[in-house]
Amino acid sequence: MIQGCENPQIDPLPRRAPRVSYRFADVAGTLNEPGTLALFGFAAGAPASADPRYLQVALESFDTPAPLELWQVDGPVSCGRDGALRWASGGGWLFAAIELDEREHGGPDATAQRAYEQLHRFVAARDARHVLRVWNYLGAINQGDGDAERYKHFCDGRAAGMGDFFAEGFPAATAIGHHGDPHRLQIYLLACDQSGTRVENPRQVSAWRYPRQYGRTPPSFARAMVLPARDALAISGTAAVVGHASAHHDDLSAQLDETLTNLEVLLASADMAVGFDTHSPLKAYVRHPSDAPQVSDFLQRRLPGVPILLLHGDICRSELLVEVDGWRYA
Ligand code: 3EB
Repeated sequence: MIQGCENPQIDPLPRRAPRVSYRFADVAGTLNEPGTLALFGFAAGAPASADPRYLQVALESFDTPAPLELWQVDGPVSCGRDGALRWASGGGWLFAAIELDEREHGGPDATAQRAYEQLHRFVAARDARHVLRVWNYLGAINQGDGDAERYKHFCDGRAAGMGDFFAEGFPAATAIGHHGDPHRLQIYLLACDQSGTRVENPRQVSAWRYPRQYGRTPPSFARAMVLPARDALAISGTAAVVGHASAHHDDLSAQLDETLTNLEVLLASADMAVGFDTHSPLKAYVRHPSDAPQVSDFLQRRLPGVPILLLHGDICRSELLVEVDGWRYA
């Protein structure tokens, strides 16, 4: 072998983060734009499309009409279906989504297990196998008392189904209760061919270390994920949890303040500048529709100009009234 002729090992350029935005536009036209990796409509009023990149999220928006959520990447996008799963990939990124009916799989635990097994099998065979962010929407999330609560069963099934899916660390995630068909489990994810950097919140116990009182199987998510080029932070569902405890039971205004403090501390832990901005979209999940105006007023006052989608969703602890997730671009 001739010395010195090997290809030098050059690190690949980091992948630019997908651009996530809310838009009032038509589904077909937006799907036709170059670089559309995924497109989301919200609940019953959302338009339909058979395109695998389009997902009708089972959460109602408090804004009517609701905007679409658009994910755009660099480069051409291909897409398809694989059993119950649909996917799109382009520019090093992968979107994958699965929707299962619990009646066909036997309860929230078995259904979550199936869903995670199928996502794992599919993603593990792709170049983009680093899962950075996952969204989980299930029906009647707080139904059942104590260990019998459906969210706890979901956590069991998720852990059973993931196997070594997240061996390199848990992704950032959201788990919210929807008010659509109670048997419908929706899970979608964003993966990349490069890994991200996990971020925890120093004010909060890491979710996978929650004590037994919150369930047999602790939730498996990171508080946030810095994307490979360090150009964006994917923020997990963030609520008024301090340490491991829910703060300010049933006090909306205090929970909103605490949630914002958690978000600010999370940005600091990710070495990001303080505050949100007009191109960093957030979602607020609100348990009681009658609270939506107060949540909206608070967020407009404290985060002026930030795009916020207000959705009707139940937080996985019944004493929590509001949760926020989203994106912060650097
Ligand atoms: C919390 O801080 C709120 O089970 O994937 C937030 C984000 C929460 C994700 C999940 C749960 C999950 O514990 C709950």
